[in-house]
Amino acid sequence: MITGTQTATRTIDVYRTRLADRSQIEPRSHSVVWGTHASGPLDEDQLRGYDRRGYHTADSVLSDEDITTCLSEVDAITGRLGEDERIIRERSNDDVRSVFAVHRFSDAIAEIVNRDEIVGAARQILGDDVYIHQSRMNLKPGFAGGPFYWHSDFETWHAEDGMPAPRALSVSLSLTPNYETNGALMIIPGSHKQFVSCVGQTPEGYHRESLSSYRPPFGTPDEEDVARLAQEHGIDMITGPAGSALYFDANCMHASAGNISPDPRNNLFVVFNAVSNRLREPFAASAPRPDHLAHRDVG
Ligand code: 6CS
Ligand code: FE
Repeated sequence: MITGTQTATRTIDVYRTRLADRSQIEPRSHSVVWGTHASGPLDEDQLRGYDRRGYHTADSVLSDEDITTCLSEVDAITGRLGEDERIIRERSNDDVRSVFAVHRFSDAIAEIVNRDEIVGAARQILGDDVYIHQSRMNLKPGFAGGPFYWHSDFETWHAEDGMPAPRALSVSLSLTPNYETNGALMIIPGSHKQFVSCVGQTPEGYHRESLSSYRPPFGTPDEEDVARLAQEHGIDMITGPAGSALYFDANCMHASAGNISPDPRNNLFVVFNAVSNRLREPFAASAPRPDHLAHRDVG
């Protein structure tokens, strides 16, 4: 695996970010699909589509019973934890916005996200054994769910968590329908093939601010860069019924709008990283983020 150029004294980071006073868009240095159709559930066409667009969708991955289980488990977790750094609340009304490390709190959720169907696709795309880098529930209640501004997850994981390469992916499992009206995820297809750096040095303890912010001051791309990508590739709205899954590359430029519709949008996210891509020291932050945001045990 190539993560940089080794010289006698240092490793050159091929995904430089949060340094300069100007951003830049550079081609991705690593593959997107590492496995073949013979090594997992996705066929050749599906892998080609994932490579081109940066994502893959599938219906009926979760049953109605799984969905009920996940939702009630998250209710129980938030009730039990009360005030906890793993629970991120809306700034405006204290509603729960995200709950991190949910698979560690709930055996039922751990069982679901570790199923062969889900892990098998991750392993196939990443061409390696995988482990869970992060899990979270994002809740967007009707009338009151906040947006998530444009970003590449990999930019954050590289800068703040020390993830060397974008050899990781997220699986978003829909626990409610995702409509165009209730804040479904938007992806710029093809954006995963370019790395958009972000401007400004990461402050200490920054994660406490960034996760409750609708448009975080660091790790956020410039508007011109998002506009350029959207002009080139368009924007896909990823809608789907409850129980559907979206697999998307760590470096996809994505976002979601707030939810003022009456219908909640609740999604369970699980991030798989290739074991060969395990975390190092952060590439652009003074200290790594806490373990509940970026697990360091490869398992
Ligand atoms: O900081 C993080 O790791 C998280 N934040 C966002 C907006 N997306 C990915 C991830 O859960
Ligand atoms: Fe994200």
